[in-house]
Amino acid sequence: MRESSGHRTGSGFSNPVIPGFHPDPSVCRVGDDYYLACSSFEYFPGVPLFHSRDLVHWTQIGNALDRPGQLRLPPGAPASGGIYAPTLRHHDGRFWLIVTNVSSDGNVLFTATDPAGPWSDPIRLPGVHGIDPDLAWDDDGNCWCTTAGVGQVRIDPRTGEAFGPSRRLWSGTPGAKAPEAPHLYRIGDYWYLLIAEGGTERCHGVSIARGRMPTGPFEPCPDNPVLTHRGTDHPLQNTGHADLVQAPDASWWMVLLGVRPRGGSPGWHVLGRETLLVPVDWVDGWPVVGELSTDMPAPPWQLYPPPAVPALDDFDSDGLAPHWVSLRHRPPEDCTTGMRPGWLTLNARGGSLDDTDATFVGRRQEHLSCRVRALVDTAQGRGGLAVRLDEQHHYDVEASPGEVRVRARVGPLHAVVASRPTPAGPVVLRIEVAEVQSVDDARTGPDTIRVGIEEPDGTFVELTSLDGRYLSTEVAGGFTGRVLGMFASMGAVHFDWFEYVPVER
Ligand code: 6LW
Repeated sequence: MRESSGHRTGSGFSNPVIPGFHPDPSVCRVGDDYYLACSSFEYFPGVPLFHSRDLVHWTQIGNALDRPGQLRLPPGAPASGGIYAPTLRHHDGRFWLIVTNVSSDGNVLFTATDPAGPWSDPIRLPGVHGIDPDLAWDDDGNCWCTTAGVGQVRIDPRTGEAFGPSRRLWSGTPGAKAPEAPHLYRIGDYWYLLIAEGGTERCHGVSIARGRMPTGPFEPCPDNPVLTHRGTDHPLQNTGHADLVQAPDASWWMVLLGVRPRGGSPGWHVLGRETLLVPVDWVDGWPVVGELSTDMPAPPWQLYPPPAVPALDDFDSDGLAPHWVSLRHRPPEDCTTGMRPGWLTLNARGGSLDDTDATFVGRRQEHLSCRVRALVDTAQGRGGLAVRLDEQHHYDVEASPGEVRVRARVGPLHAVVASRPTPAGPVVLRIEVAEVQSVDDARTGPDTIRVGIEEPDGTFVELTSLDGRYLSTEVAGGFTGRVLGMFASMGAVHFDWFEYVPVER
């Protein structure tokens, strides 16, 4: 089991608390335990689920959608399609998770008694339209499903039936685009409707309205947006898409997404949208969001000790840890630790990572500087390591018997940028990502990606160094972030181990 690197800094903690592409966080508390879910788009398994006792240190306990019947992603489902924006709630002794699958089933709901799984088969909601569905129950047991826009319909969450058409609740601040990510809460005497607006780019923000009934009418907060970093030089940007939770000591906290742009102008973010944490006070019945920084003061409770992030996966156990993701599906015959004990075997489906059906197993890049290595045996095929943003944006180091090649795919451009003969037998491939240290001119990119192999004595032989901006969201578009992983482009490719190490700079 892997733990996030939201860690102590002096007397406090650092943001992001869940680094790497973990957007659209939704959180709930049961007793002393917090649970959090994120969007997962075209990756399988979907909807990573985390547990924490302090809101700062999060351990991934599973993925809610880990069976093909729960997550239908057709082979052609586009990157940044698939699973959008969960809401995770605990009600009536069960966990409830509602998401939108924009590539097949629309809005779907799942339940579980243990958030680590198993989660139920999907309950479809054909009468609920719009992304970012939320669930809230009133005292009469009515379940209100509120979606981007912002609209609302009463549903039966056990059957998926919607009672009537959706009603418009609020359109957010006049002139602000994309009112979305609604979450509805009963807090004290009011029902609060929290939304994101301004779009999930640099203008993102969080606004709120309140009313006496879950169905409105809603009065906007006079201080909206209650959180935004638009137009600032804050190191955390695009902040929005929030959810609220109360701690056992009665303090309030907000989880939200944000990005860490690097380099010159316009700034490029490469890790996707990450999960952040910030305290919230209440003044005159409205939330006042605390100062959000990369280095936060400690919450009033005992923080967990810094977690150890396991660096190396040696594929000695059956199955894969929950942080490993594949593209759209993961047929067991194409990805197995059972074929060669102690090795992960990938069997090629598509020809390359340009194909939506590529055989790929990766993990999110969580640190601005990091190193990945893997020992690869390509005696029966061709494959290697990749830095992936989507099918049109990836850098690969691909081994085949006697040769290693580095390929770059950037939009319509494909190139073999380096190659080198290698001795027969397994080879260690290595990729080093280094955050830019100084912005020499306005065009300086966010990071460099050095790609190569290792000599038997461990010496790194760099084959090429590539500008990381081409694997950023500002270039590629979409809603995800980099994933670092292993692929097979022909035949069977065996991986003895894969190591991911953050690098301090
Ligand atoms: C999500 C929307 C958003 O559905 O981005 O940041 C979309 N907000 O609420 C995809 O994550």
